[in-house]
Amino acid sequence: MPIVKSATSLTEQYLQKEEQYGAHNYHPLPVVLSRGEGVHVWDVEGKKYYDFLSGYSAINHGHCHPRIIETFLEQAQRLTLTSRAFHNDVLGEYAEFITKFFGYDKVLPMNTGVEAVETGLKLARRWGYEVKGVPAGKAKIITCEHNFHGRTISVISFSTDESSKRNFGPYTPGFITIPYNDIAALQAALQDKDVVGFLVEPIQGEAGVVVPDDGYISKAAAMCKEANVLFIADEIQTGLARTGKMLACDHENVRPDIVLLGKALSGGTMPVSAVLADDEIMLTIKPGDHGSTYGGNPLACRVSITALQVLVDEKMAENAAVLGEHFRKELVAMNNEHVSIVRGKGLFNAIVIGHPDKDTAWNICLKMMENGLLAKPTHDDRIRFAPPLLITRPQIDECIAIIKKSLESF
Ligand code: IF1
Repeated sequence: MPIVKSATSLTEQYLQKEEQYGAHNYHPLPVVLSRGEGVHVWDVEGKKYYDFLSGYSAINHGHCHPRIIETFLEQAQRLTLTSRAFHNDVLGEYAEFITKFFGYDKVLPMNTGVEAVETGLKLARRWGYEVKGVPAGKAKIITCEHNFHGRTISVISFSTDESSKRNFGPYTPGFITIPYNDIAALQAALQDKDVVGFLVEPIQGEAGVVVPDDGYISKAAAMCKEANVLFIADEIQTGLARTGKMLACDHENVRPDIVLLGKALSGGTMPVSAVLADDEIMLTIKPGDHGSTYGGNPLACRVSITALQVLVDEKMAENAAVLGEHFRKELVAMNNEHVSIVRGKGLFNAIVIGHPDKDTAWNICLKMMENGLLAKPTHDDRIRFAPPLLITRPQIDECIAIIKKSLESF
């Protein structure tokens, strides 16, 4: 009879269960979270952390924002889903709210980010055939190297990331890949008369917060207009105040032809995405052509209205701009030997670890975790820093101290 009971910690018990019964499609940090409030999360052992991932920017409003949760609970007790076979009494109000908020004629509501991307691609093709006059089956869409737009078969078809693509073929045709932040390459690709759209992230997230040159987005948008090609902005991660403006395209006063939103649109409570466009584009989709069971459900619509309103009421874009500037300045001032690059906009930032050992970024994240801050490496050598946008100056200073201490222990 064993005298000593299993020595496995509570955390290890959760990890083991996931490992045994869940698909192995992720490699998370070894922390199990059970509660969140504002900029903080707590693990099952009761340890408190700053959240510097923010659910990949779905938690811009902070965890469990009281106004968003109140709206959620109130609507959840009234009506959650009707499908689009019937009308519900919130969709119209939401559609009016979000279209006026961003200045577009129409919205098409979906759920996940990648569904918004797929919808944008479908709209561009429809518009290409029915408005631009591209010959049937010939439409092409330009995308960028190192993009991340989601994980459906069509969207990974134009990924340049080996692990996202490998052995998932055959792939969807009709996409052209050009380098990001390369105006000449875009100019050349736009010569093709069958091009209907240019899909781009205003700042590349998965690539490690790659900020293009000033003027890239505005030049690209102007060239698309000239070529009669739709400029499609994937603002799923960069939008909703993350970079210090409501949309990242606002930094260059660009109004995309199609805007894709997701993630923080629900304040991190459920998958809610949206596609915004004007009538010339949106009305090419007719009843029965496209949709989704949950898209436009009254719970999502009600929660999104509050989530957008909270961004404005709590001046989250302004806070992201000011504290982001401060954060990058302090990171640069650390002058740490392991940090080769500091980059970002607003509270969407990353450091590149210039260290020959490719586990260093991961180990730094483990050290920061120990010191009470959660962030995740990407591409072995980059660490993203994207806290909730309601973080305060004293809090971000405490976080800077944690990052400094963690980096200095290497
Ligand atoms: C994963 C990264 C972030 C996105 C943009 C569309 C989508 C995403 C610009 C799709 C999703 C995610 C999903 C998550 C990891 C992640 C990510 F590391 F891959 F790059 F955020 F930084 N467009 N981004 O960033 O949205 O369908 O997931 O709702 O897939 O592991 P979704």
